[in-house]
Amino acid sequence: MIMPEIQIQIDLIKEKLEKADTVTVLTGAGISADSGIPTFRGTHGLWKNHRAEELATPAAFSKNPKLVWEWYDWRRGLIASKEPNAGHYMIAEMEKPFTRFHLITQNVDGLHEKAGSTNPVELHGNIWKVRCTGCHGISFNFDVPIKLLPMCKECGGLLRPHIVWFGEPLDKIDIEKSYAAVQNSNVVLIIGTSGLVYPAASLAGMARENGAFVVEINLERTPISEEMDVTLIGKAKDLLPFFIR
Ligand code: BV8
Ligand code: ZN
Repeated sequence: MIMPEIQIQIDLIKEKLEKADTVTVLTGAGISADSGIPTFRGTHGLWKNHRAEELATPAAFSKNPKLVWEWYDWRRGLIASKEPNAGHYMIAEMEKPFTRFHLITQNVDGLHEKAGSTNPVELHGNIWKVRCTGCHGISFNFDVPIKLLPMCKECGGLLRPHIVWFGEPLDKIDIEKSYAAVQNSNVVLIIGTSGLVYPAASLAGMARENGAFVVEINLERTPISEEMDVTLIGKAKDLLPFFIR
């Protein structure tokens, strides 16, 4: 049973999507929560008793690469056992009806592609990719568990997760693609993110400044809620089916 005020919001969003030819979706850990993957800052927001901010840093890796790799190996093992949920599949479906559709994700779990999304911008990297600290070569590695410490076959250098850590710059091309997407969209959906991590959190305001109708889908209001046209409270997997033609 949908509350009347939620139904009004859903109808308004559907109306905007009907008229849209360019749509951008930005996702955070909340879209994977319904797949059983812990979020970063929610009540269960711990990763094996560690907070992302303390281990997802270059300093932590240079100080103790084994600890950081053990933590990522644990996360890779957890993610490998999970499947995309209805929210991921709905977003993959959304690619069809619009002239232009962009998916930008802060998630590193690879579940959007597993659900059929064709070209997500993975702003914070991908937990299934490794990068050599010597020759900077990037490759996929799906070993679970991964043999620690992993070394580059080309140059013997130490491999690291190809993930953007705190204090590291995001990939320039990914940032440019994301800015262009939100600056040229009629509708932007911000799904399952606490809106705390920059520069990803600045995309909502940028979209609004450029005339997009901006919708947040979350279990609760967030620090970027006041930048939204509509904040729809609920689970992504329950709400997204309303917007699929
Ligand atoms: C950089 C990889 C500069 C690690 C991650 C201003 C400008 C620029 C930088 C900064 C700035 N202010 C502060 C900074 C520094 C920092 C930052 O933002 N810090 C924060 C904590 C204040 N930013 C950086 O360091 C970035 N780098 O800017 O570099 C620079 C430039 C040049 C040269 C040198 C440096 C790098 C940021 C990337 C960090 N890496 N991840 C890993 O995963 O191992 S960030 C990490 O947080 C994850 O990637 C995650 O995706 C991201 C955001 O978290 P969320 O996805 O939002 O997850 P969260 O748990 O917080 O929230 C989940 C939400 O879902 C909740 O709201 C919940 O209610 C909701 N939810 C739950 N279930 C559901 C749901 N919603 C719907 N349905 C459900 N079922
Ligand atoms: Zn190498």
